[in-house]
Amino acid sequence: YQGIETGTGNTMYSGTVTLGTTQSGSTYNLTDAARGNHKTYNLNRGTSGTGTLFSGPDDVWGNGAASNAETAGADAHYGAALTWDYYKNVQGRDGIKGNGVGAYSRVHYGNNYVNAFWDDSCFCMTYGDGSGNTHPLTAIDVAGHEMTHGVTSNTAGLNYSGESGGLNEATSDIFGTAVEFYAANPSDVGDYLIGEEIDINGDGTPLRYMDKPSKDGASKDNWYSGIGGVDVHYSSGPANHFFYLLSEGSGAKVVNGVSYNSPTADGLPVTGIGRDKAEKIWFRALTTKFTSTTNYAGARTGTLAAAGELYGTTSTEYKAVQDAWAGVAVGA
Ligand code: ASN
Ligand code: ZN
Ligand code: CA
Repeated sequence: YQGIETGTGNTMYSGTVTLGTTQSGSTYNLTDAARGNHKTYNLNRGTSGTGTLFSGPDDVWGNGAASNAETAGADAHYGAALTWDYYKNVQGRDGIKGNGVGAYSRVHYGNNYVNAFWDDSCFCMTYGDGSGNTHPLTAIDVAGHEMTHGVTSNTAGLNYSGESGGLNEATSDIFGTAVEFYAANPSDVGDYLIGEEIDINGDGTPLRYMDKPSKDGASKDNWYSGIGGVDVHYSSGPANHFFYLLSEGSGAKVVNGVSYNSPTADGLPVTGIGRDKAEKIWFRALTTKFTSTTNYAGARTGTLAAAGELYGTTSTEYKAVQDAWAGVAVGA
């Protein structure tokens, strides 16, 4: 017997979830036939190759604890499925390349490895187990972030340095966040924080904050000449901040129980248009306006063009894009 199944994942970050699996004879494996045959592999602390495909005699994966090797596999497989579903159902994109072909995930990379990454050459993403091998980097927003690097590579191709590098990073934070909101299961209430579940700083704080990026101590809130010289994970700040302002508006706000307070560079208020429209504008700009060398000025022009096409140049949405860019010091 060979068939498409739905297994049960007992994840670390998302509770009990349904996973797309495949049955082959009496063995089940983490191959998601409904999503381009996306597979999830166990590197078992290795750092090369694919390791072994997660497989076993039953269709239950992990027990919610990091000590069970399947748990990180369940989280990664779920994050990949949600990201697939988000791009397909919300943005109308069929997989990372838009051709229905799945990627694959590798978990348990190295020992105490505190990072996750996308690699264009294998068309795959990889997750470490975090400090002490106790909190794998397999949270939803991280999975969405990494897979979005694949989408960016296959669309705008934003060069990973200078201002385009910051826009590349911000694109991953924007859609990683979009996927987290899309998940909307009780364990994955969406927020505008990146990596809040993986305890990367060891004190419960997230890796990045979209409402006020400088809260991480390194990211920039606003554009300035010379921002292209800082690390792409910090020059992403103004674009993350733009996305927050465009979605939710400036000032104090509580979303899903999390408090935000977003300033603007010019002191003028911005009225948000909601996350769904902000995502549509960024996606359209990414896929039809941005190129490998787009900088912040170009991102402004591209998102305005996208907003004009989607909502008209006299629309509230178009004006909000203008105001949100002014709010991060990207002017006309
Ligand atoms: N996790 C990091 C990222 O996706 C890895 C890197 O620095 N490229 O941005
Ligand atoms: Zn990244
Ligand atoms: Ca988050």
